[in-house]
Amino acid sequence: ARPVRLADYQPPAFLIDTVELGIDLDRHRTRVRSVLRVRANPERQAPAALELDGDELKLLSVKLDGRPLPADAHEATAQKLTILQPPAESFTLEIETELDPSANTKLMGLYRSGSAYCTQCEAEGFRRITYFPDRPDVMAVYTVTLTADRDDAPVLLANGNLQQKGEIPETNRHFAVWHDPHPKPSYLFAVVGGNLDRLSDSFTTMSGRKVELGIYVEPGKAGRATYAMDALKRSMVWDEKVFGREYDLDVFNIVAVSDFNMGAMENKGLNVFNDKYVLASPETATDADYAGIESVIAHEYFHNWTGNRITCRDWFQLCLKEGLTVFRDQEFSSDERSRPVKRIADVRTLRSHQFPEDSGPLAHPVRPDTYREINNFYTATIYEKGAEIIRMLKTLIGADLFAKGMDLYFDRHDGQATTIEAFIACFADVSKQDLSQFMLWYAQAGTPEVQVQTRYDAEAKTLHLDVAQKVPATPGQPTKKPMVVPLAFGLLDQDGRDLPIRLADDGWAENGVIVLDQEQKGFTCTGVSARPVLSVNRGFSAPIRLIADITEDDLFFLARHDSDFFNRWEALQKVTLRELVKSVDAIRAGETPATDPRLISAFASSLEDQSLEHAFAAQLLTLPSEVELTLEIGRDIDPDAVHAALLSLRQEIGAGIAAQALERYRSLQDSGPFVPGAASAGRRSLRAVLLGLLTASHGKEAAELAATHYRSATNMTDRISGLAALSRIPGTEREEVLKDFRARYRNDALVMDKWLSIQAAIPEEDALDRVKRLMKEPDFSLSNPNRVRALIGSFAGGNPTQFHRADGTGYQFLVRIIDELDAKNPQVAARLLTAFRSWRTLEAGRRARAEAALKQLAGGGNRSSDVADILTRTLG
Ligand code: DPP
Ligand code: ZN
Repeated sequence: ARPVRLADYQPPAFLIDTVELGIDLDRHRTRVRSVLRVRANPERQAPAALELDGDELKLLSVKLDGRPLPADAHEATAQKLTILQPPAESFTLEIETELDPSANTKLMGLYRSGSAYCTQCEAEGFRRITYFPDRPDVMAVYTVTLTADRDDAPVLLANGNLQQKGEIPETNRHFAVWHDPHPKPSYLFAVVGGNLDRLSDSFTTMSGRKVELGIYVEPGKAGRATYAMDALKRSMVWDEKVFGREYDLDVFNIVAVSDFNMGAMENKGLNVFNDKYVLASPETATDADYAGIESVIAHEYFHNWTGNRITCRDWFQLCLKEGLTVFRDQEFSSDERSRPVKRIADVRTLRSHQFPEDSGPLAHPVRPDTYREINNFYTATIYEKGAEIIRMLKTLIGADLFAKGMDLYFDRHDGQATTIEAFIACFADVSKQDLSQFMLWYAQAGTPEVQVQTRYDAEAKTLHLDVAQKVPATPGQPTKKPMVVPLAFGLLDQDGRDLPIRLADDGWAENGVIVLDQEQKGFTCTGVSARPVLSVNRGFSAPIRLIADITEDDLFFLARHDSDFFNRWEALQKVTLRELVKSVDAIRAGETPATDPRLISAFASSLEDQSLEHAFAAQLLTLPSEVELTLEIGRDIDPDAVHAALLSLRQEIGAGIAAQALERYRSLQDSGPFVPGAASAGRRSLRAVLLGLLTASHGKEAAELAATHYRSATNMTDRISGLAALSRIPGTEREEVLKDFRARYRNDALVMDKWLSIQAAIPEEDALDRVKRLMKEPDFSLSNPNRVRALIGSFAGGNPTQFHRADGTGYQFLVRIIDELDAKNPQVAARLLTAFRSWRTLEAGRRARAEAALKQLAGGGNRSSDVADILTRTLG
């Protein structure tokens, strides 16, 4: 496919005011009749022809103003319908297509999931249903008439409000008419049909509109949707309270399906979800699942304003809705749970997913300026780094002006398909700041490296900060300009208290933020009577790699005393990473790593400090991930040494704090019924982290402790913590417990995904054989994205020593799977392929094997545009 370029954007030549769809659902022969009210766009000189997008479509008929179009007046292929000489005035186009939803394995457009019909149209799935100008700046009012066999699909849903429903006399069919009064782009279109149970509730908005809420699930599972419903109502309240945003239809429906490429989809008034983000019960879902449900339900609901009411002009602006909506769901979860713990979790996610992307061949700007396959841009960069940009904006202009800017955005652009420039202009207008340099965060890829050096002058009582930045080169962007980097900071006195900050030039820095907007800049704090300890990039105020000349002593001090809880955690992570890097070198040199005893004491005191929130203590006691350590080392990576260094440190800490950890572990035991709230989830997470440390030795006692944890569990969270700990300890105990788990849960696919993914991540020699064996389990299927991600995804992304086996068999395995999957579901195949994104940082032997595997995939057969795009860029 030819690349699409932002610079080539043109407004649509034709506009569609209304769309009337008649969809006759049938498992193999679904008929779609589309009546479009079309007119030339007054903003553009109408070109001669009207071109409508299609994808694998079969055209039955086309009429213009009621009359069949003669053959010489149009051209039709599966990919495009061209009306050669459309009338100058507005006209009606009527198009009939026929689809086979059962044959749709790409899960884009109209497809079958289980016994239901459902749709996924973002980004370009609507063109798989009917010919249409399938681009987000064409917004229309939709009316949809669905018909189906009563038995096959007793429930019929579409966007908007239900207008009418009834039986079709003398047939076994019935119908429903849905009307969505809000003009919307085609990617927000959705229909669902099937035999589904409904969980009902209602919500009254702040202006008194009563909204009927429904969550539709597979028959018998409505009881598992209660938490999702609760999260939905809390989201609705929160958006009114925090952003002043109210819901705008009479109904809000969510449907959970088991075959879904993504997490969920924000279709107007009819969200369609991967059932993983809806269904939960104490017996089947972990605390992490509950938190995931809460945030995804919120995310999709928040899209109603940031995405639907105001949408993207084109797909280059994807971060306009995604970065902003991720920011909103992060804030929601912070308010509902613990702010510092949420921040730490989000930064961990950013570092394990976005940072590696940003430092490898797939790096791209938050707003790309070119793409070949838009499906490949639903990335951590656009979502998570996009959210970080919004957070920095708020830090830079302050919370009040940020709120004003959001209000202005909602007022000014409601009902529009707009751009990042238009969004940022709202904040420039309310703050009267020039944000043009800030826009570089959208344009320049790569994680900025910020160096901070301090000089304390006892005589002058000043602390001088020398701050410098460098943005690394990324594909297509060899040189970079300096960015605007807001750095929240503080100075601690010897007792760990925050000193008042007075900057030589700027007077009081009340909010404690300095802004680096040049390559280098100096800041002088005055009135500092004794050498302070610097805490910088507090709360992770900028998504950067910070290189500060902070001594280990100071880091240990910060870990105990920083008033900024994020930086307390960060300080300990930082020392830990420094130690780990040394261990990796030692291991590669054939030596035994020697850990600084102060590190073990620091972990011990984190555990001792009873004043800390449990969930926060759990974060303190969690070591950096293999991905984070890999990133820290940067090049010539030996995944075995990385793994060994982490394991050895975990064992040392486990042994060093064993007695007190065991005592604490016992004291944290749950009593009473399971509640999914933050406080009790925090207690369980601390207990699980302690279990991990206590069992790191992998000895016989460890196996017993983990197995007991598993067997005595009364909820899925504890069950999984026990299983995860035991999975790292080879032996019969492990195999028995794995069998037990399978016997208990084999009828529950979502639970079995956990079983698959834990096994796929076992870092042992026979991991690949185990994965191959598990692929033969009756419930495993390459057609179901959740199964593929649980097994293959966890192997490729969560088992570094075995995926990156020195003999290359891990790579060979993955490319074989991708080759097979690409023909069925290119989106999922392309996503799996991103497991190679850091291949160039590997040591030479593995690098050569990875490259050979990638080239082999590139050379074989017909590649989808999704896989071809990732391949080209990964090898590029
Ligand atoms: N737009 C969806 C979401 O991020 C993804 N398809 O919510
Ligand atoms: Zn989203």
